[in-house]
Amino acid sequence: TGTRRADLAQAAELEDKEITFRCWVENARVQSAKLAFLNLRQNLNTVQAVVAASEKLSKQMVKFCGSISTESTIVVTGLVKRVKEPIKSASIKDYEIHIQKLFIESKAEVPLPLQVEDAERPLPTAEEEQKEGEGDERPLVSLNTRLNNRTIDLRAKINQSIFVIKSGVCALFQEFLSKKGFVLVHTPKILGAASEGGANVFELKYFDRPAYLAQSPQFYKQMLIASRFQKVMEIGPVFRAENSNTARHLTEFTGLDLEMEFQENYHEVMGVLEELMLFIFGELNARYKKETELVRGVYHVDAFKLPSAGNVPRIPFKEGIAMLREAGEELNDYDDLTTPQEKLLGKLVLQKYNSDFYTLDQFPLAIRPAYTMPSPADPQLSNSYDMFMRGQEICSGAQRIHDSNLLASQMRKHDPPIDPESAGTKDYVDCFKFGCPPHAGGGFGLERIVQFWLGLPNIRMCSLFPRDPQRVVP
Ligand code: ATP
Ligand code: AMO
Repeated sequence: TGTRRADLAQAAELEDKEITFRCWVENARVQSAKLAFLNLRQNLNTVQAVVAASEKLSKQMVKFCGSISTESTIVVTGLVKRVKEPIKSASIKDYEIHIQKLFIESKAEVPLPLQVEDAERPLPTAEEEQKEGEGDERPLVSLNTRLNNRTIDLRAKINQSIFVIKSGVCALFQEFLSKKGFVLVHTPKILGAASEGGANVFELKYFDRPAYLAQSPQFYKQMLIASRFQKVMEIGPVFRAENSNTARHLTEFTGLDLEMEFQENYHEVMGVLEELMLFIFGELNARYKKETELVRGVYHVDAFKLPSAGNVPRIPFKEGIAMLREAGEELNDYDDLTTPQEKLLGKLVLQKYNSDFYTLDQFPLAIRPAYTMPSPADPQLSNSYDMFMRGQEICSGAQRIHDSNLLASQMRKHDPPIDPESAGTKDYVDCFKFGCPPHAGGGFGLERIVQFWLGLPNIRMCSLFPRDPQRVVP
């Protein structure tokens, strides 16, 4: 009879028992006419298995088992035996399986287009990729090859860990905000107008008219505040037709959005965003330590420097500019920062405040979306903010204009101008005519949070099947 669907993690309790389980073949080798060894994987565990010819087991069976191709899935029945010497090549070191029966469920073709053990290794740098094939060392496999064979690539422990962490960030986002009274909402992704105003929008044919894929839930999360939902959050897809071939842009990513009514000042909302992120980071350290260390280890990434509760550096944009000027950058007070300048500022903030996480507040109005509330103190500035991890943007947010006349006039003045009367935009602008409290919010890029938490070189590693200007398959 024996135990079916046995869990190898419980090997110690199964000693001398007959067990049956499904697993993946990591490798199989024929040692002699009478003996073959297999390395088998079940979840994150690996175990060694032995097939020895006997009265009950033919030499043919030994040869058959020792020749099974890597990555095939099989069902094995065997005895769990304690070994004298620990087994180096398996994660289960003190036990091995003496195979009695073996059935191939799914045979993997040979050769594999990608070896899982290669997917465990770091990506090559651009320089290393150029030199691929030179020298004696086994070359690192390019991101393209890995993404082209993503179902095999994702089997690597490093990738399993990345997506366990990504799932954790979503769960923690919801856990924290639910406790604060946020309602999880689902807003439409097929829209009648571009939600961020810009040109980076995918147009689609919606029966006989044009429609657009949502660039953010912006209009709808604000319309829900006008609908008397005081606090809303959303986790959903975001589409951007940006031809940005960088290590941190995707054409489809996952937005973590929130919007809330505030009492006195938009800094209340910034406080929620900062507390939220400190909760997520703290719990990632507590609940996903093993996965985090495994991934960072492959890339030799430093631990993420966290500020203490209530001490997230909150730097006025002007002060950020001053810090950059002091470091030799030529910048005007109301200029947007380039990516290298953002990274440099990240280093300066780390030196000064010992934190890899910080907020820039009071951005110039001209470089923000039309719905952003101008600053009462300086009309060239705005009540808006970005958050950064390791010197790269992970979140944008702002107090919003909740007066429809002001919103319409800001839209007309915006570069490029937006017509507040146009289809899709008019409903949004008009919703503020019938009462809406002051509110603010923000949007995070989920893949960026994961990328910079782990210190990974490319955002594509944090998307299961990434979409970019060059890639829409697999
Ligand atoms: P946000 O949309 O809030 O600004 P973001 O981080 O996506 O967030 P972008 O405006 O898309 O910011 O780009 C920010 C910076 O990224 C730009 O100032 C530019 O320096 C850099 N960047 C964007 N696209 C490219 C590209 N194709 N090549 C090199 N750099 C780019
Ligand atoms: P923004 O356009 O800055 O703001 O987007 C919010 C956050 O989304 C992430 N992000 C991206 N991630 C991957 N690939 C991209 N192409 C990409 N573009 C942006 C970034 C960014 O900080 N409506 C506002 C948010 C708000 O004000 O609430 C918005 O969409 O991490």
